[in-house]
Amino acid sequence: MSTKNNQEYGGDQIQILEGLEAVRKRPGMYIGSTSSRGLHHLVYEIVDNAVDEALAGFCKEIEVTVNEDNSITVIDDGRGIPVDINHKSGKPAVEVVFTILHAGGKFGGGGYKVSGGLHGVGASVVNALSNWLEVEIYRDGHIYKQRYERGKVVSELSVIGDCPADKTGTRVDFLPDDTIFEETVYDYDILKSRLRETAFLTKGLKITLIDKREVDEDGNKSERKKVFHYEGGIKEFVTYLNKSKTALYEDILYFEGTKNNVYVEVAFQHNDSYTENVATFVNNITTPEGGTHLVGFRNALTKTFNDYARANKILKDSDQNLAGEDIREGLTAIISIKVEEPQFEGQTKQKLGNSEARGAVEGIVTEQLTYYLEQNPSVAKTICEKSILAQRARDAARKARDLTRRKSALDGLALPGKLADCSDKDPKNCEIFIVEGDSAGGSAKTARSRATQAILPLRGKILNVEKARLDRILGNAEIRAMITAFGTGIHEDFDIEKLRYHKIIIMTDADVDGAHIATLMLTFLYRFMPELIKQGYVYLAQPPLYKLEKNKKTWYAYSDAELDKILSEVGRDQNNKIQRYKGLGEMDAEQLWDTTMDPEKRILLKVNMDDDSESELDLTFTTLMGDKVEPRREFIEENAKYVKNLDI
Ligand code: 28G
Repeated sequence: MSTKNNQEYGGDQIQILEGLEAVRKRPGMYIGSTSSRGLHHLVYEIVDNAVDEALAGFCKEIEVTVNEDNSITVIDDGRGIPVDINHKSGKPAVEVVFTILHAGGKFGGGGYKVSGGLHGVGASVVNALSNWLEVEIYRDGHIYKQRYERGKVVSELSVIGDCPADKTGTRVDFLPDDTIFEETVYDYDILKSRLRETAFLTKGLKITLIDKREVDEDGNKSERKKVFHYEGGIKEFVTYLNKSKTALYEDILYFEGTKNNVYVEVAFQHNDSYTENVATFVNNITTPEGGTHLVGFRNALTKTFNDYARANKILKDSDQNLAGEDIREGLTAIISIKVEEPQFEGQTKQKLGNSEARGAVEGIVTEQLTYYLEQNPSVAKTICEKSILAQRARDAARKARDLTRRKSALDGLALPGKLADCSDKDPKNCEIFIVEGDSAGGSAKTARSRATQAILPLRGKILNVEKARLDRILGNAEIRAMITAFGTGIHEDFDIEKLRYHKIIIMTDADVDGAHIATLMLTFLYRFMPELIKQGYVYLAQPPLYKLEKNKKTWYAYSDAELDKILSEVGRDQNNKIQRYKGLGEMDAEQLWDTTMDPEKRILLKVNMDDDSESELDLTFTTLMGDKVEPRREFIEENAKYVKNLDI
């Protein structure tokens, strides 16, 4: 802290310092965490202020740059943060924005941050948690600048030059404080998907992401750049989410309006899959647990389609109603609303509580959807017919499920015959290997440590759950074996307390087919037991690619690079014996134990899932699993280069 500044502080300023000092002391209260997540949060806080300026109608473009030193630059072309003296504090408004902690932290009790109207909230938090931060403002033909270090003013706001009178905007540069954050390296892909989402939610706004850290194969600097700009807003969001699927009709249905002081936007389209993919937002903030806006949307959908189906004799009076879940089969939807004072509820504050939002969404969707269906009878018929099919399938599935339940009631746990279970009954100590193929399954059964390791061999490729309805999925023997072995049940029956193993380890060949089988398996887990992934119980085994023998010693290599490294250590001699494993089946039990199963030596990859971006994760799965080949290839090509760990 500079002594000079310190002497100048009056009473107000000391209070301000205490405010920002509180942020540095308990950063988690203000940005959730100091992990990679919190680090990225800093960018969103600054960008949100620029987005507010866009929502106010004054900003058309935002540019976000990750610089070589992992500092961040955000530039907008809004009005520029005001620089005039704020009479209460005697300081320039911009200084107030960056040094005074505004009402309530996002994660603390009391007030919650509202994007869409409340400029500047969060800027002081970012400032407090940055090594340094500089703000530059273009306004009235001048360029103003101020610098802060760890939240404290180090230079007064001053004019550093002139600009054309019609150029306006704000630029913020900051370097996150490495004494606060455990992780200080920005992840391009995380920023990319969040900024893409923000652009979808703010139609017309152009957001550019630039990464200056990239170095190409020859070690030369090569910038990565991506522009997100959607005139269609959430309509284009739905198109994007359905990109790898087959839509049931061409239109994206889009409804918009204001009611009860709530601005509502809804877009949706059905595809031929069987899963519902609805993402909801309030003031551009995702609400993964839904809430009143989602309830309003569902009510409107159920009521409107039932009314339509009955009025048009698609449903006879004697028929049952269409159930909401049947109408939502294969539905991709975005619900985005703006309210003045959002109330977030639930343990994680991710559920909207405002009651006026339910009526607003329900009213606007009912009214506009009714009109749409009257105007577009063929779309209406397609959706109604799909719902009726879904209903029949659901009845069949219920019967199949009742059957599995009754079975398990009859013969105790009814564990699958192919399962070689472990003897320890404490789930904390137990792990289950899901093994590709009966022959590898056999080796694994011999190799395992019987007390704590269970083996479940699966035959061939497992069913792609993206392409089948529930009745067929539950009829599949491999899938049923997994469900009964894990013990948790699925969907609404899921109970984590009943999990029989705290490590579920997917063990497949180290080749393309093996990777595909692992993906199918993960897709199943993600759709039926997402909590297993979210709570970190799912792992991928890493079998070696090569075995090298020399002078009666053995090395295993898990990648080409590793083989290369071992070879350069032991020497590249003629008599080196190198075996390339084509599959797990080529290893005997002892080798399998040594390389892949022994808890003391093996490598496991933990499968992660960030619940911030569930709609994104969904895309990852459907792109890889869906019917369309082209987007799948694109996806793999685009991402293969950047895969660092197994965060999916
Ligand atoms: C580039 C990175 C992040 C921003 C504005 C524009 C205004 C503003 C921001 O006002 C509201 C706070 C307390 C008085 C508003 C400009 C009205 C007229 C603005 C940003 C003003 C703050 N002219 N652009 N804040 N109050 N962009 N980009 O942060 O005192 S923040």
